[in-house]
Amino acid sequence: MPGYTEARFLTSAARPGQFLSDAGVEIAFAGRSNAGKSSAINAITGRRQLARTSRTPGRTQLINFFHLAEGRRLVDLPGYGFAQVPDKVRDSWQRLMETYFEERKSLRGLLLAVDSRRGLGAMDLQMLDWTGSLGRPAHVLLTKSDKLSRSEAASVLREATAACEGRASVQLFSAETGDGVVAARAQLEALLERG
Ligand SMILES: Nc1nc2c(ncn2[C@@H]2O[C@H](COP(=O)(O)OP(=O)(O)OP(=O)(O)O)[C@@H](O)[C@H]2O)c(=O)[nH]1
Ligand SMILES: [Mg+2]
Repeated sequence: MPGYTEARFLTSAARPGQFLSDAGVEIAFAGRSNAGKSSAINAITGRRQLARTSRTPGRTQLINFFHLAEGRRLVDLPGYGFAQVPDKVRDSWQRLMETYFEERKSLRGLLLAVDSRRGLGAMDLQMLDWTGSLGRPAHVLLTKSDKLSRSEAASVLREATAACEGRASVQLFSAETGDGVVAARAQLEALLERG
């Protein structure tokens, strides 16, 4: 499966002053910590080691920018919903994310990673409502689908599609088996092409 052969890491930002210049177009990957954002980036680009993955939730506290192709980027956002973070870290996360979503002109849309075994939670729905209200469309990846049986996967997809009605499109996805990778690339391309 060919991917994005030019894909490469560009830079990390711990605060808005470190964001890359706001030119071109980019798509951000968001979701709970440990939902599989970084693994999804690697599977979609076809570059196994591009984004750092980790068993320890809440590892990515920075906004990571990746070059995808000329004028196009992917952005790996820090995960939310990780309980064991000090208030100070959570506040700085919130400020960083608010500034990013509210000010980033090159942001075309969102890929939201949701662990298929958990389904959509309140924070995921909040995220979809928030970015939707800022005019950014979203597509949900129900990740780690390899951990579900066929019938479980079908029912998770049905429930998530209903929960996302009017907010986002939804699909099953596995970075492990490649399930849904081609469909996710098509969604990514469609979001990048948008205005
Ligand atoms: N079985 C299976 N495991 C997966 C899949 N995708 C991710 N994982 C595992 O889930 C864990 C978290 O994956 P990451 O991609 O690091 O998740 P993340 O959302 O980037 O996590 P943070 O950056 O910490 O918020 C790792 O142990 C991955 O190996 C998948 O499709 N199938
Ligand atoms: Mg990550």
